[in-house]
Amino acid sequence: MEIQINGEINVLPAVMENGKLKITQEGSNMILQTDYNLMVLYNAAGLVQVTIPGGYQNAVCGLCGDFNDEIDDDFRLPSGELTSKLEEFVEAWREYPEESNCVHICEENCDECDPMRASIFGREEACGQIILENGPFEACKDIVNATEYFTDCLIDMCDADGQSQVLCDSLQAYATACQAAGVKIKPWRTPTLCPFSCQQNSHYEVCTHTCEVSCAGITTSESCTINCFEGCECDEGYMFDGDKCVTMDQCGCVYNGRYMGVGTSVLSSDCLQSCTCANGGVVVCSANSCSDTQYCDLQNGERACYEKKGSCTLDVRANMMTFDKLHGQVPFTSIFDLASVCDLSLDTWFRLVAITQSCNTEGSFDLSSIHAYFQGVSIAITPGLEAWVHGKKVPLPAHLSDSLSVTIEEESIVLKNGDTLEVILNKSGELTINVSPELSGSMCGVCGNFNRKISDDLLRPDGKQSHNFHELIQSWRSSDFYKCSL
Ligand SMILES: [Ca+2]
Ligand SMILES: [Ca+2]
Repeated sequence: MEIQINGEINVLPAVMENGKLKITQEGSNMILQTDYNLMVLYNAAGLVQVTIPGGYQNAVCGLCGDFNDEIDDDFRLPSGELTSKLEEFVEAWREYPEESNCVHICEENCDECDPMRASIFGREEACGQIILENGPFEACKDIVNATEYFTDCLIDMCDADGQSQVLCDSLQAYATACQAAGVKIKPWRTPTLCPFSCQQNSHYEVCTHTCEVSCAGITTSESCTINCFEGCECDEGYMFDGDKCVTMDQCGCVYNGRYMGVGTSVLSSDCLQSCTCANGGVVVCSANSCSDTQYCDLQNGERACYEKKGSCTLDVRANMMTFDKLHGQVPFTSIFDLASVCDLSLDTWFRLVAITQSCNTEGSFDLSSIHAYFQGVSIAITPGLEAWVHGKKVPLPAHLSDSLSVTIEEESIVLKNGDTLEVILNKSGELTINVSPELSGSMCGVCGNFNRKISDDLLRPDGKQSHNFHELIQSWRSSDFYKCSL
């Protein structure tokens, strides 16, 4: 479980604005509460529960509806119009579609399940648990609508062809909803039905109060809800430090309402001060600064001194890292656009094409060559420390213009274009591409757009998100070199 506050990753619990806003971990859930009784519960099983006070009657919009006590007008679009189609309703409220990693699992007839399959998934070893007489959730059925959760469970199981994880998520969703409503449920997990694994020094309990017995809870226990939730409870003598169960003397510090484990540090927003949690809850602060080639920034949840230039790398084991630090594996045989300036008209435009080819029968990875194109010049370089310009092999070093050069430095061939681009390819086939900070956000290719965000690094040329790195590389294959996918 991870939370970000103003974009920065934090450990739970977090208390902000003099206690007006609190986020705690309770069992396997994260709970956000405000002093005006807004509560959001979220857990790894994908359950989100939003509770709002009565003052919001008729004053809200979104997927949860308008809260006007009328069920018939809840599929309202952002435009104010009503729809009867669930897909249209959900799609219309989608936020950040370009950053979303979601895929459509179900395209049509999503809420149908043929009766044969429904009867199988409805058995008491599966979704039937929810409505089972004298079952673990018996006490809850009149408080949280069991039939609704049972039906949802059947539909989800049908869509997922009976995957056990989907069953467990459905049962956990009901269990959590019951517990959030203050109902005491009986243990429902068994070694064969949705076993729950816990970290070292902790064990599963159906009713835990993890929030109070956490290291940070010592000082913030009044932030916890009164309910208990299922989840992992630290063994006797241990406390939860937001990440693992530790003995009490290993508990960290609470600094500016934020919990820090022993040995961890936080940087001030200008990176000029670094505060570290030492033993005994003592926070030690000292001056800090970024070097000339670095700048202070918050990236992917972490505040740090970051290099101004962008670096994309490919190592001898086919591991690639994009400018924004997404890691992935390159296929052993392929030709793809590694990095290019998206705007073809710029003077600084370039395009780098990578050719990988397996040279032996074991199928090991080999980077054959990099083809580099600039306005008016094309260059090929290989790990054999050889270079071709406009298709002609040239002796090295080669100075092609005021800014463009190919040189040998130690065991590497280095292609440089002013301050914009530096391509370093060494004898063993390791590749580093450095680009200037000015190109941030204007890059195309597998190395990503260099906008300092990892979340959109799987973007294909058509602007859609790939499902994985392999698909990303396929989408950027260099179609001027070959037609079919290799
Ligand atoms: Ca309504
Ligand atoms: Ca990016």
